[in-house]
Amino acid sequence: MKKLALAFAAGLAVSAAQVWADEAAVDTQFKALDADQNGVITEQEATQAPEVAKAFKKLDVNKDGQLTKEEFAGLFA
Ligand SMILES: [Ca+2]
Ligand SMILES: [Ca+2]
Repeated sequence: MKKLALAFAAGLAVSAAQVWADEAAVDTQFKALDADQNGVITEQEATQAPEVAKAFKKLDVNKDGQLTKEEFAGLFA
């Protein structure tokens, strides 16, 4: 039982590090694409990254024509 708890704790630590790395990647790429730095990526700004432009409509969950960082993170999910 104790072994199981330890394995579980180790698993959590690994996934926390993974999440942190992903968040840093999202942040870096989001800022790189947000040309006017207004905190959202428009379809125009997304054309700089073909993989984002291609997924734009799917990522734009609320269909307002721009991606928030939360929506953009869907690309990495
Ligand atoms: Ca922008
Ligand atoms: Ca949106």
